[in-house]
Amino acid sequence: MIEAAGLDSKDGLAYDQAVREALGEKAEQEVSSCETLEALRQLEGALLGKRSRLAQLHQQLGSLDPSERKVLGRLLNERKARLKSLIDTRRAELDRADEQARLAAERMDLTEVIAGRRRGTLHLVSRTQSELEDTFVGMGFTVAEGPEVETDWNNFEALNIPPDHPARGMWDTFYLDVGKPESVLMRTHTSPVQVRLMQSHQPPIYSVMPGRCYRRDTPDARHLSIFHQIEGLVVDTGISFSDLAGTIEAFTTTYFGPSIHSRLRPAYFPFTEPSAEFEITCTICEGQGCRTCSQTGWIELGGCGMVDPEVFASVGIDSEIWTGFAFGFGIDRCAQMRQGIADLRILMENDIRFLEQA
Ligand code: 2NM
Repeated sequence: MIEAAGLDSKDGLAYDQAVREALGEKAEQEVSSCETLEALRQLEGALLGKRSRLAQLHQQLGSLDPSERKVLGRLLNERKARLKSLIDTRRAELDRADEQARLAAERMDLTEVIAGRRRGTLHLVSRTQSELEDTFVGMGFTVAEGPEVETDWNNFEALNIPPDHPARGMWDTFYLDVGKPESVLMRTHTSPVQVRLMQSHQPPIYSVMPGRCYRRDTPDARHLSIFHQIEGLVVDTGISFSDLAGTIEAFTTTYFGPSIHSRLRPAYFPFTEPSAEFEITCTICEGQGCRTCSQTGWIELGGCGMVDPEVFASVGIDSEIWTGFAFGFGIDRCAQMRQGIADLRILMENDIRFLEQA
């Protein structure tokens, strides 16, 4: 091209050669052999940047004879454009390779069954629920389940909590837009299963009711708006408060281990009288006192009490013949205590790093 333009000056030829050396085939090879985006970025700077070979050559154009300047300027621009497009192509290739490496690294195997082997594990909450059920079944209880969508009557009224009862505030409730206003709801506890059971079965009753419950609360480290509860119900002749205390203690040592014990403190529930909260030895410090138990050595787990005669009346059980106790506590809270989980919300976030630890 230079010849065609009739150039013969020494300066022009030397410049032409310098351009081909600096930005010619060798440079093109350097570009295509770049193996990383960072190497390519550095090479681009060295070839075309502010203090690059190109910039130098650009400056030198000014000292060339005007007749050569035009042709050599065009050569320089051509080389620049060609290198630029090669660099862009190479960058796209390296980008794609990077992306593919990233995808390969993040790949999750979602196949459930490979060559007959079951993959995946039960969620910690499901496992905890099974272990709690096993513990109670071992103590002679049966397991009962019921619907999560309930009537106001099963969830509240039958449990001695009429609509205007001051204790309604203990449960912030999700109501469904079905039928009469506030007549259908997401159960706030599993007690409606006990109501159903008492209506459909004559005592004696020795049952536990595990399942998902809903409360319109703001979640925090110790509360979830969707949580899991297990409640127990015993109805028989001659059942006393010491049967309740003994059952709670037997459960505590069986489930948490022989060094963990229980104690009861007075409380109020509309459906039991007397009522109590039950606490267990802090599983973190084994009763020595720590931050988790506020130095008391005890952690509150749930509530319990003797079934109020009003509850028996609403489900048609004769409280002159039958007495009973009930208790309830959080399954999620149990898992939290046994596994030393700082924040309950991790249970519901489905973070694969948490799920894989099961
Ligand atoms: C709790 C605490 C105390 C309870 C009582 C009844 C029923 F149906 F028998 F009246 N069901 N559940 C009860 C009592 C539940 O959970 C914290």
